[in-house]
Formats: sequence, structure tokens, C-alpha cells
Amino acid sequence: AKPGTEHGPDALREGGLIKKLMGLGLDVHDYGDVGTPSHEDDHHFDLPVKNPKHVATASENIAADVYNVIKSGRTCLALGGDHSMAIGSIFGHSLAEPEHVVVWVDAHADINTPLTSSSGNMHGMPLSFLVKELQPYISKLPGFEFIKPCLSAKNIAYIGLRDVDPGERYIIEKLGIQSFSMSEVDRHGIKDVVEKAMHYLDPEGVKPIHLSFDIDALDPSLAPSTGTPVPGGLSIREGNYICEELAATGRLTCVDIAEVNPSLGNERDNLITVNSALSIITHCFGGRRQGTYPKNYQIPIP
Ligand code: HAR
Ligand code: MN
Ligand code: MN
Repeated sequence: AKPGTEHGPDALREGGLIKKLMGLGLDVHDYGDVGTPSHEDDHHFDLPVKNPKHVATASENIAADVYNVIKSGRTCLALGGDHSMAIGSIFGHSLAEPEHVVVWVDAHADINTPLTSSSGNMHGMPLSFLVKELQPYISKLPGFEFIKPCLSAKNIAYIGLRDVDPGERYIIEKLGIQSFSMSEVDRHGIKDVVEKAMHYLDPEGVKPIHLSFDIDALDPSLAPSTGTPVPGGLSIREGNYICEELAATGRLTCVDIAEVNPSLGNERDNLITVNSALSIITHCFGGRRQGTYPKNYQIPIP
């Protein structure tokens, strides 16, 4: 909705992302930015949906890249961009790993249909295009023909919700989507929430995991440079804990980092937001607060 998230990936690169990941002993490959061409005359005549063709083309390109990265046996880190990026990344993931489950960490539920949305912003809708049970309610949008709904409602668990629209809440209850709002985080603590979410999604512990992490899940004090901050969010400890636990399964195949927007806030806000995102990312990729060392580490001998 607000311009600027297209600069998120470069802000993370400039913040030292690649070096940090290499420091974890990983073989890192930067595939570069995905083409997201805009289209002239990109409006829908009957619906207040903003830039559907732009989102459709971007989604198709993101899906192809995510599919290729996962098929090559690598773990995918997809940097947004606003959260409409998850249409492509989750769809691409499902082409490579049809059985994967989704942990959606966000202040928002992002499951508005084009008709329940009051803003027309597509970053508030990505899950609606992917969930099989919702398809009777989804309007046809130009360019979206390639998307085959690939998730069942039971394959999704939310963590961190605290700004959910009425239509979204209704959909969550009607479809029985597992949702751990900030109230559940307060009530049970993050350990129980992650345990319950993973037990629900995959009791046998065998399925590939997609983590879609909207930076606005974190408290605005930790992620001020984002378009729709909501007070009362996750601490960096809770965010990192989620990531450490998912990484420890060895089945975290794809991670989205969405809604980092360096054009919002001042330089200090940017720095805080980028550092929080880097912390979240490193804990998804083997960084542990207890400390780590490279595989062949030896104590130096004098
Ligand atoms: N629910 C609101 C809408 O649909 C706002 C959601 C968009 N904001 C996000 N998504 N950052 O997580 O317009
Ligand atoms: Mn989101
Ligand atoms: Mn959000």
C-alpha cells in the first residue's frame, strides 16, 4: 500500500545479511531481486483491489524462483516487499513441497478476500488466494489464473495477531484456522504457543515448514519502519524463540521476511528495524542465543 518496501531487501543486504549468514557457516547464494514489473491501467473495474496485475506478475516470478531454490535442495529466504509476496512464495513452495505447513507470524491475519477488504490493499489478502476452502468467495482477478489454491485451513497457524478485521475473524472461526493471538501469547507464553502450533500442524513432525514472518509482528519499538505498526507486539526474545524452535526441526524450508520499509521513519528507526529483522533471520538459519561455532572449529594451539 505505502511505497518503499521494495527497498527492504537492499536495506537488509546493506545491514550485513549475507556476512551474518556466512558467519553461521552457511553456503549462501544471493539470487538477486525478483522482477516485479508494474502494469499500466492496473485497476479492477468492479472491485476496490489495488494493482492486481502488478501483484499477479510479481507472484508468478516469486513462485518460479522459490520453486527453483527449494528444488535445488536449498533453504529459501524470501525478502519482501509487502506481504503480498507470500502469495508467490507459498505457492512456489507448494509446487516443490505440496505437504508443507505455514506458520504465519504477523499482527494481521492477511486473509481478507477482495470483497471483505475495506482497504483494497493486497498485502491484507494473500492467504485468501491460497486457502482451498475460501475459493468460492474469491473474485476472479486479472493475472491470478496461474494460482492453484494450495493450502488447507488446517495447514496454517497464526502467531502474534492483534489487528484482525471482522470478516477475517469470521473466516478464521468458520474454517477453524489455528490462531495464537497476542492474548494466547500472554496467557500461555511463547513456549506453549509454538509447541501447540507445531503439534497441531504436524503431530508427526515430518512436514516441511514455511515461516511467513511479517516484521510488524514484533512490537513497534523493535520494528518502527513498517507500514502498519500495531502496539503490543512480540518481543525480540519471543520472535527469536519462534525461529530457533522452527529451525531446530530441520524442516524449515522457506522463510519470508515481509513489510520492512526503509522509507518510513528516521535513520535510527531504520537501523532498529533492520537489526531486528537480521536477528529474526539469523535465528531461522541456525543462529542460537546459546552460541554456535563452525563445523570444523578447533581451539587454537599456542
Ligand atoms: N487488515 C488490513 C487490510 O486488509 C490491514 C492489513 C495489512 N497490513 C499488513 N499486513 N501489514 O500484515 O487492509
Ligand atoms: Mn502481513
Ligand atoms: Mn502485518
